[in-house]
Amino acid sequence: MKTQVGIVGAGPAGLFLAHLLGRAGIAAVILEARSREDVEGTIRAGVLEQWVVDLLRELGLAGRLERLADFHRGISLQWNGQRFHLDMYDLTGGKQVTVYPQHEVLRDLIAGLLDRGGTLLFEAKVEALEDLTGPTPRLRFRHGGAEEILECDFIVGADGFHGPSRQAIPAALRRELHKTYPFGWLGILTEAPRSWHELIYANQAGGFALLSTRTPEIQRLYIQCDPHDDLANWPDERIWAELDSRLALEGWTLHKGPIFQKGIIPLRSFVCETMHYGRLFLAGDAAHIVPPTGAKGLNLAVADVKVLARALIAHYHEQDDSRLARYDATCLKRIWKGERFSWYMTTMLHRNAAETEFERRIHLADLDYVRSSRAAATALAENYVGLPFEDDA
Ligand code: RFL
Ligand code: PHB
Repeated sequence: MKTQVGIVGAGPAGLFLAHLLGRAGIAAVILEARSREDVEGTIRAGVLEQWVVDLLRELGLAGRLERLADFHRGISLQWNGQRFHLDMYDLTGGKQVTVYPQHEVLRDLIAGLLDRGGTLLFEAKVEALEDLTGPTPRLRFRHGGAEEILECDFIVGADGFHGPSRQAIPAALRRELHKTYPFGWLGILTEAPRSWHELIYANQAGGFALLSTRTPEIQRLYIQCDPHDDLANWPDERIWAELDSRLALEGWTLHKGPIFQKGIIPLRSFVCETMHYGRLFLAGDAAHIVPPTGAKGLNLAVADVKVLARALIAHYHEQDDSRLARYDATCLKRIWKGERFSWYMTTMLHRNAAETEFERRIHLADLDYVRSSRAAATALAENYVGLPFEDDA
């Protein structure tokens, strides 16, 4: 098999890239290790930045989103017994918070790609990336019991944090930075009506809690927990008791229902600044991870491939490789701002036993600054709904 751009992974990064290239007449093949059902059924992110929604519209893929997504003016922040509405629509000149689950975005992107005749192989696991510094790099993959080879002009590693692409860059050349947090999130899905008109990020005595939504009938909630904790220690009654106490507000009730999905994820920050090696380019979680508190992971993944698609179009249509040469530097400017914002939201909103009382007071002052200053509120809002792109992207 041969193609122009071989993409490893059908997550948000790989799928958006295939669409952006396809619309410019550039051929791409996506190899995805998992089955279509698995990809379309995995519960992950919930919030889209405004420009990602606009991009889905531009690609003609927003039909289901218009019907199923929830559009909010802002978010609520809760601490010290008060709930504060941050009106992002007002603060950012009309940008909204769109709650539309990642697996629904993936369903739309996959259906759209297959409709257009795009090539996307499921259950096609890439086992080796070869000859990355030569003129024709290759992907060696296993599909339907046979070993196959895809020859490409370029390879894009959009295979998430655990995929093989980043490891294909020699360790000595990789510049990696990371931070782990001493807490995780326990996430649940529950069959219950909505309790509030927007997301609530709460920092209360017992720790962080987040109230989000999926549909009018299904709600998504998270609580801070020990990242190494066992789900067996979290029977439903304990989860509801913690959520009740962390989200409590006088005169307001949290609606409850059967919990049908539970999971614990660790929180970490990670950046591999070496996003390009020979003809391999990394995009999305393969190159960077953020803790989910800023709702940035999916959005940063799409931002990378927006830059990469523009650079590949310049290569094929304008004989200009300067954008490809600048790929890492262009992306890292936005990535580090996403890392900063996610770290800021995470440290401000979680309880960390390793911190001093002094640091706790700083976080409370930060929250009160956002409440009392339009400048501080605007800074939070413009990051949350999506920073503007610089000319280069
Ligand atoms: P993905 O989505 O991990 O996709 C990578 C794909 O590559 C495949 N793969 C391979 N394919 C072929 N051969 C191999 N050898 C392969 N190895 C791996 C995998 O099967 C997979 O399908 O990476 P991508 O595209 O970079 O997208 C990143 C996002 O998925 C991620 O950043 C977000 O989910 C993070 N995130 C959130 N992001 C947001 O923007 N807003 C949010 O509200 C938000 N909330 C969240 C989140 C992530 C969460 N979890 C579970 C980590 C909430 C949670 C709880
Ligand atoms: C979600 O709905 O899954 C969600 C929302 C906001 C976040 C993280 C996750 O910051």
